[in-house]
Amino acid sequence: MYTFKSLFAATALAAMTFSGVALAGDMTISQPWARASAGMAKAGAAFMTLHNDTGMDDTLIAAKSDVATRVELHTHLMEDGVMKMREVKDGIPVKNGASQDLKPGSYHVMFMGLKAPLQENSTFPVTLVFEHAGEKSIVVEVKGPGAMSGAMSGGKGDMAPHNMDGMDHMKQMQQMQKTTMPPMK
Ligand SMILES: [Cu+2]
Repeated sequence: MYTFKSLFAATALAAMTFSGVALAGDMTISQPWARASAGMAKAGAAFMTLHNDTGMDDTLIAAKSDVATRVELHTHLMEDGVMKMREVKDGIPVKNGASQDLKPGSYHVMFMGLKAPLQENSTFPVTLVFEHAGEKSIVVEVKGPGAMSGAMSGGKGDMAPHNMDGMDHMKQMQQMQKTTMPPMK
């Protein structure tokens, strides 16, 4: 009896989870934007807010785009008093019912080896890949080179002054194109 009930519960849960993708809401991506790339810069970053209404915790595990030869998920970490950029190998968590910001100084989608400069006021498509919600296509809007995250900036615990992000990021990228990035610890 116990076995039967467990099996039934598991089956019901699986069915609910499956239909939940359509019925319980969705993974929504709002305000995706990128900063215009300066001059010959070969790297760029995109920012956005993810909101998970799917009914289960999820993880952004990859991103794809034709604008660059490589697209990675990155974050910034304070190491020895210096803000450094690292690839997040385990993806970016998005808890059920919660929002996750990708913003300057924190999580971002990184474009390495841009095929063309990111022009202000242009847009480009990106596909986000979630562990459970699957692939989501978004259109990223390119803002001016000095663009900040607007209303989302200045949140607590944001250790990196936003105005440090642009050029330091680019300098780091130039260095990283010569060396391989050490694994995130
Ligand atoms: Cu980065």
